[in-house]
Amino acid sequence: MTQHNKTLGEFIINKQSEFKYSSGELSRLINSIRLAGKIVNHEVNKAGLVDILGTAGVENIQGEDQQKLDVYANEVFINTLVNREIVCGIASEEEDDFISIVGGNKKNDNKYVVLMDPLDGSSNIDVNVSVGTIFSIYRRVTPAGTPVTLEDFLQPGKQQVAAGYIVYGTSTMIVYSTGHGVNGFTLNPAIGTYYLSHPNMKFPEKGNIYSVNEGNYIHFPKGVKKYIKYCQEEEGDRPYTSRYIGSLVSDFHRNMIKGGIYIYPSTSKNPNGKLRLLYECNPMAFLAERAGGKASDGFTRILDIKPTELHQRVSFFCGNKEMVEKAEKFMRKAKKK
Ligand code: P6P
Repeated sequence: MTQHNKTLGEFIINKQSEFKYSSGELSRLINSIRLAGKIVNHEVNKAGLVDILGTAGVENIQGEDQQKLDVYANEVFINTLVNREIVCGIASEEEDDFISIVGGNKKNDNKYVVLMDPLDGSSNIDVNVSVGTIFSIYRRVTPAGTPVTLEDFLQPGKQQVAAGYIVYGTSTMIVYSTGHGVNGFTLNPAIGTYYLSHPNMKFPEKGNIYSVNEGNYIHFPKGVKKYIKYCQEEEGDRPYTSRYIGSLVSDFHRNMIKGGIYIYPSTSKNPNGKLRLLYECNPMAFLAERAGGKASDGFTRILDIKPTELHQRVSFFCGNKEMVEKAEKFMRKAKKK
């Protein structure tokens, strides 16, 4: 009998025993994300063929033009999660406020909330560059059966029970962790099944890729400028290679496989950085740490930051532990001056 790679469904069932809360609720939640990812993938892959490109004519809270696929992906994930009644609340980059799925005549004792960036990197859609979905899962902290509150969403990243991303690239992959290692599954679009293709993903010991938008160089903090110059010096395994796709999920995914650091620091344009703590940095930091890497704002561990707002931004340094620690050293040195 030919041995095939484990499917995502088989993997979830086998790993069920690892979930602290083995009610199966988290499994059903991951399964619903799996389904929504397939639906979005179908549209992303044919974006060039149908009139779904271009902006939907509305702006999101970020003040960015909402690409039609942004709006579509947001609706697909929300509808899939709501229809399966497996969460009590949802927060999204595309929604000004969180969505409570409790109350009214339907009893909802579900214990998980999901925060997501339904289609990150959407500015790349029109130029056929890969984009991604990022998700973060917490247990609610307010009483079951009551409407969720902002408190359920403003939890530090170290409280996450699971996090992951879907990258719609040359192939579509879902990469996630429930706290026990990071595993990657590749979609076979012909049959709509994800197969375990990247078991137990880890950052390589060494990395030599740095990912930063050097177009913002003059606006960077001094420590970042010093670190970039360090990467470019001829010494040992340097100069490093610069790779920047402009899609966090893709840059992170490549750096986790090949070894590298992603930096989006504060700039004069974005004094708190550009990336969102709750549904971009926390989930990626959760994965990075479980893959042997590190994530900080240049000084503080991302997962320790106590959020104060749903859409708050942070500076983000994430990747190989050794590379992040080197960058943090330049940041601390520059701060002392
Ligand atoms: P810039 C995409 O909009 C995003 O949030 C990340 O996916 C990406 O890494 C970053 O912003 C790109 O930002 O300013 O370099 O275009």
